[in-house]
Amino acid sequence: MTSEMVNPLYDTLFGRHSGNASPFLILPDGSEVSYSAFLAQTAQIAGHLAALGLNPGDRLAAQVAKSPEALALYAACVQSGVVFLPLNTAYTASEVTYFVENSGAALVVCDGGNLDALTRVAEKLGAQIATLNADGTGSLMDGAANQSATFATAHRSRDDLAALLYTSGTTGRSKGAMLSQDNLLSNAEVLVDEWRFTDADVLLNALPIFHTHGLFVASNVTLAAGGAMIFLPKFDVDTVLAHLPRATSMMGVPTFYTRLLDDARFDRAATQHMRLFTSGSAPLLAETHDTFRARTGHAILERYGMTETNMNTSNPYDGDRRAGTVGFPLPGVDLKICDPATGSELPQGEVGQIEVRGPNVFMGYWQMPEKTAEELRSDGFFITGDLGLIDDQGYVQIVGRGKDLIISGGYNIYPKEIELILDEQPGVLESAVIGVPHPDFGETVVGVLVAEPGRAPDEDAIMAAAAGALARFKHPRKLIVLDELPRNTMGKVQKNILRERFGDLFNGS
Ligand code: MLC
Ligand code: AMP
Repeated sequence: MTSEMVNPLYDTLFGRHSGNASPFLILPDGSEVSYSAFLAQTAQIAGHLAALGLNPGDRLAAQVAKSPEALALYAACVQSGVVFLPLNTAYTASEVTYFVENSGAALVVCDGGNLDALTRVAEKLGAQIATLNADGTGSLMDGAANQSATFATAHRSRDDLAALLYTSGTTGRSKGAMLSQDNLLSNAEVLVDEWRFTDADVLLNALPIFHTHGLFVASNVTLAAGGAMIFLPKFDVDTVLAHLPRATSMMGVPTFYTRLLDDARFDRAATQHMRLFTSGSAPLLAETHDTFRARTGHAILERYGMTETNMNTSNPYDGDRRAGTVGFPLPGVDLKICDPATGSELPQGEVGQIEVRGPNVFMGYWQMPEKTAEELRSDGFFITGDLGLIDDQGYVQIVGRGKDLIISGGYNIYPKEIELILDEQPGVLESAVIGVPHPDFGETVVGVLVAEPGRAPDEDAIMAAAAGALARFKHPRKLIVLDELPRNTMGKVQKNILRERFGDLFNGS
């Protein structure tokens, strides 16, 4: 009975594997980490966090490479009740500063290579700092080595905060989505059932573990099912193909699948033993779905989620997995299509704003009650910012976005954040950042600039300024200078006109 558990998320995902000597992680060199070894390391890290003075509810910000130790750090946070705040390894020190400051993190764990820059950040903000390198070494693990391989699991309830995941906003300021133990646990349990995961599964996980997809969908589902995970530090076609024969299942963003399809070795024989491929985080083109099916015989199962909500919908495991749709609301999830202006529910078949409610939906934004109130209705429905419809057979289709968002290779990029940087640059009067189709990343970033009268913006200097402030994946891949931006009668920039005009920039690249 989960209600009697000391710490429902820890007990269900981790604790129940105590003494289990079967493999949990399979590493790129073929070596394995058993569940029991993983749990011993988790307990040691939890012991070290406690020795550093971290208490349940404190935040720990981790900007570390994907490694078994990095995953054990997540588990240790759950075991000790510390709130886990994972950060994209591409973020610059100035981006990390905001997250540490906004969350009031008590400890920053970073790669040794970033220690100097982040020590300055941590000192300024009164946080402690520790290192965890890609090879699993660092001061965090040195400290953990002195600790016991058992740890008295902290008491937590299903309503307690488990993780803080930052998502950018249309105003350019990131917001910390507060995810409770129940948000994570309920979603993992539903997905195990829906996607038929068991302890016989071996999931190929080449996703980063600082986002919902690689951490909560892939890792939590594997843990909840008691299966094993081929744990690759990043996506690389050769490595994936080398490990695929041992896998039963794989989760990916569309870029993974288009890159695999670009390789002739990826065919029916290479995937014969697989039982499931899932896709999400960005739209999977119907064309990719169809090509994949023709090449391998597998219908990719597309699902739809968000940082704030975990997974909302999924195509059926048994039944028709329809290209261009994200399937049905998951059990326990209410989904409706609403008029963006009035919020009232629209009839079936009409396009409107997608709203969702359920145990998967987050608790609100960290210390931003006004932002929470704007997006999370008092009746529990979350306004996703995605536009969609429900077809006559109940399948949900996402047809666009009400929010100004670019999704590149599964990473979200909010144009406002880039526009704020571009607008500050010498010679730039104003800017508009748009997403245009890209054959590899789905969409990519283009910056449209208007020069100050009589001046020519220095594109190299602008790109250098962007590089200092923003993670590489957010950098414009092209800058264009126009005499003026198209505007409607209200004076609003018409980005749709820019997207149409520059939509072919990367065709054939
Ligand atoms: C890397 N680069 C990117 C990029 N990833 N640029 C734009 N978009 C991206 N997504 C940069 C690199 O720094 C590099 O810079 C250049 O682009 C090309 O690098 P690459 O070697 O081709 O990239 P690679 O390292 O292979 O990474 C591509 C990728 C990766 C697609 C494998 O981005 C990835 O793993 N994406 C998954 C994202 C994810 O997990 N999203 C889930 C969010 S959760 P340079 O300097 O060399 O040009 C969520 C909820 C839900 O959305 O529903 O799941
Ligand atoms: P994130 O904030 O990184 O969690 O990204 C969530 C957003 O990704 C959603 O609001 C959608 O716009 C998009 N998304 C996730 N899955 C899909 C999908 N299967 N198809 C289309 N868009 C998706």
